[in-house]
Amino acid sequence: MTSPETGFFGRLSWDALPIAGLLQDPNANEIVANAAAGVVIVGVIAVVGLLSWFRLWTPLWRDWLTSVDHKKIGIMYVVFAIVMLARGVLEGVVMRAQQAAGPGDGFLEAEHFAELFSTHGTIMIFFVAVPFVFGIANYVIPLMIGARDVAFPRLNQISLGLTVSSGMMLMVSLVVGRFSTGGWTAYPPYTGAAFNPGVGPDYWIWAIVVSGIGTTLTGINFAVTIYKMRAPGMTFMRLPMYCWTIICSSILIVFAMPPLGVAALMLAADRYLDFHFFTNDLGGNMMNYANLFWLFGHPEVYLLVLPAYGIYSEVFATFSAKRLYGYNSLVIATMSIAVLSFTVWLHHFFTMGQSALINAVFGIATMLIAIPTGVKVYDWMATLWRGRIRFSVPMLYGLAFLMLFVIGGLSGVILANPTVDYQVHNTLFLVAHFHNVLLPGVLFGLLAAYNYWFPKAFGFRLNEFWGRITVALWTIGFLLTFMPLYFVGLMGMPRRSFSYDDPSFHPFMIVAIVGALVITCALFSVLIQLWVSIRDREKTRVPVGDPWDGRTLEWSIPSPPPPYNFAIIPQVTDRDDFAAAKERGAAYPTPDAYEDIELPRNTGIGFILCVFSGIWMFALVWWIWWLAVLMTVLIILAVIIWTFDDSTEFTIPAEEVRRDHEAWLSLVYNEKAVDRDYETSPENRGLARPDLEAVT
Ligand code: HEM
Ligand SMILES: [Cu+2]
Repeated sequence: MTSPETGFFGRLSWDALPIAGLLQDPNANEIVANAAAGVVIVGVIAVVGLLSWFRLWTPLWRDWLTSVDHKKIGIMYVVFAIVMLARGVLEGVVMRAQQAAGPGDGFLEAEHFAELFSTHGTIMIFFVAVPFVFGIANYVIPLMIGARDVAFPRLNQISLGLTVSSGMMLMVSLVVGRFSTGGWTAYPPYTGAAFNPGVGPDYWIWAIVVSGIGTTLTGINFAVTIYKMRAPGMTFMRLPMYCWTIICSSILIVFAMPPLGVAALMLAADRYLDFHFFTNDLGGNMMNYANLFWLFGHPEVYLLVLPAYGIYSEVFATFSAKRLYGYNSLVIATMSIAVLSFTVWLHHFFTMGQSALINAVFGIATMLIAIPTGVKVYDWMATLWRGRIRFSVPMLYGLAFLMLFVIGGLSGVILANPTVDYQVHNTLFLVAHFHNVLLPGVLFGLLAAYNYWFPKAFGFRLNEFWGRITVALWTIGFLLTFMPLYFVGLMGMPRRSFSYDDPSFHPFMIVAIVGALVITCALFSVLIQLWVSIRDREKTRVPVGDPWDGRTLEWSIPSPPPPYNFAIIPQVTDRDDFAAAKERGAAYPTPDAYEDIELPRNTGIGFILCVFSGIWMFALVWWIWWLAVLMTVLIILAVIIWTFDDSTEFTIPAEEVRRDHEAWLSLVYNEKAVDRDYETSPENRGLARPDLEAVT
């Protein structure tokens, strides 16, 4: 409700800037807050400055911001995710530093610590994991299924726009006002208007609603893409494993995101319109929120981890030079996990007063997920068994995952036991558990994917040496940071607390901060690897396109692929179609004839909606009602005007396709096939000599 004192700029005033706090009371807490705001401001100025200096605005607009090519959208998603990852990791480090400062109050105020775990969790889940997963999927899926683009290319661009604008809101909340203190789950009544009247929860709500719309649209887009756009002959049982996991994730999104959006909007109704859905009085009940939230929240972790399973499946098969073992059982396991993930959400409130019977039922349902997961682990191990294993960087991530993830899964089964959960819920044991699945499970998978498909996207390989260092740093850093938390958790150290007074926790916190610093090095190492790889790119070029002796269709085309992906849409006859074609010696056929190719034309709608929705969110957070109404009208107008644009396609003439494709084919025919032993040498130009001795 508009309170009497709100003016033209709503409740926005100079006090909202962090510098106000610093001037009033300069202490360590305010310095940290101002430094963070400073980084955002300097970052924006630096980006704008560099783009202007190198005159990159026009190419940026023409080739990227208006592009509807799934490959470019995928790359933009991944860049966004890595920027947000840097922020998320640094926040984790600040939190660990606070607790490593020892018993007592450390250097942060309680409020500030609460903001940190709220932004950290929100960012890591919604703005790192989700965009990274769908960035990779965007790049890879159409190539894997032999398609020219996703089913709805423009919708894809809009999804990216909405995700980025919500992420930007989290950046803005560093500079103007304060973010929520309610954790990534934003439980009321803690985030209700009575308890938390500031702007924080509103930043959370609108970022979640808008990015949630983007993600839901992405889920629809990818489900339809895999249903409808597969190349002829690619039956469901010939679908690469990664596509299976993405289709299951997409369906999870379609069912899981709406409850979250609804919960957030109901919370907004409570806060803005004085409703009482989740209040403690007047008929409200916060358990309704908990139910809606975890109806989303539990499937969410599987929609993140399933694609990682898919990535590992591809990586294990490729770098063992074998067919994936147990394909059918992996498909069934994936689908079982997807379904089961909807039946377990009550394990998030074992201690909130439901009956012992309900707890037992949901505890058992939760443990059941370990069965299909175990099937997967055995299938992966059987894939490695007697394979000709190459320890390339993606494979190293995969092996680290296999070992560490089993620990995370086990601690999950332990937590699924309600009696144990009574003891350790809301302790750092839980924090150890979920980081144990999120880091080796999700993040390692995404980094494996980044190393695996990078040469496809950019035409040169990433540096192996720095890649190995990065894997080692992530693994050691992960172990040091999160293993101690299992112990302090069992000792009873509560999560989300900015201070503690039991000195026996302190040594563990010291180990954890050392680990967090190693993880910071891992993050830098990712950037160094990229920098070194770009510097040495002439030595690692793989224009032919198949540097790893790949098995699926994306490796059968040039690196980087042309805008239309496939000069001729392939006819699929096998599961690992490209591997089978190489075995038959029929991998690079010369087409009989070429056709004109129609591709979607660039549009600015995604960018426009990104900007408008960003301003709209900001206006709602700060109660600048006229601006919110104006933006609503502009958004509707923009969409209506855009629907009148009917020149949405352009044609690449058959002649041009023929010229490019034949130039590439002659490159293929003149290149020397390279043995797997020389995979990491400059001789590897992307024409693989298949490893025929390996078991297939
Ligand atoms: C990379 C190093 C990381 C460090 C040092 C770190 C550290 C932390 C810390 C200190 C907390 C607060 C724990 C508590 O007391 O409740 C936390 C919470 C959390 N972290 Fe991380 N984290 C890291 C990476 C990640 C990643 C990669 C993800 C997800 C992909 C993630 C997701 C979460 C979530 C969801 C929470 C819960 C936030 C909440 O309680 O509201 N973290 N992390
Ligand atoms: Cu759960």
